[in-house]
Amino acid sequence: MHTKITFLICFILILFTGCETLIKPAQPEFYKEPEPPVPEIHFKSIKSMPSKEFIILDDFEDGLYWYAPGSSWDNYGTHDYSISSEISYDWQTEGRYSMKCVMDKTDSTTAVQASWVCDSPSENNWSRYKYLVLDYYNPQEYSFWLTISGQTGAEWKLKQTDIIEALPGEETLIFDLSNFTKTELSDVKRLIIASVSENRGGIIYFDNIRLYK
Ligand SMILES: [Ca+2]
Repeated sequence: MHTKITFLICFILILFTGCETLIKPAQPEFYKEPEPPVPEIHFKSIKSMPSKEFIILDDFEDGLYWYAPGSSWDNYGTHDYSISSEISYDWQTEGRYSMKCVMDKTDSTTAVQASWVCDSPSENNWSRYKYLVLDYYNPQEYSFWLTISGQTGAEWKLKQTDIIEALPGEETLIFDLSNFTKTELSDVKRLIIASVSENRGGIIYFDNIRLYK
């Protein structure tokens, strides 16, 4: 009798254990797909500005005065890898808007760049200023390399700043204008932001472009 009771208890235990195994869902209800890895992004503190005196060239609050030349410049030489420029409220450092710029990927075989161009800078006489400063946001996981160009004077002479790395994340960049002569700075007709060297393409936002003494 005792043996029968023990056997019965064991049988019931096995039955319940087996049932639990059978009715247990493959994944509990609270199971969720793991979040995708978050790219490491550098959010650097704003650098100290060269001086307290500046003017704003464009904060993108009053419309878009820039364009992406893309294939329209093919007649003048190398194809430009810019795709578009548009006003965006995805990101900003001042006001509500910034400029969203899209570029195609470029290779390292030729001297290529992606340009965004403004033919009507709000100030043409830069002779009292030494630096062009801008805020950017690069949402990719890789860097771009940026330079500022100006076409100056009656001959639209092209001058260019040194190249600065735009790391992933957001940052303020300071471009030294000492590559330009005083005369050239006195009549800047066209302003160009360019991504140069090999890059993997993507999006970059700009805001609060200003000139500092
Ligand atoms: Ca703005």
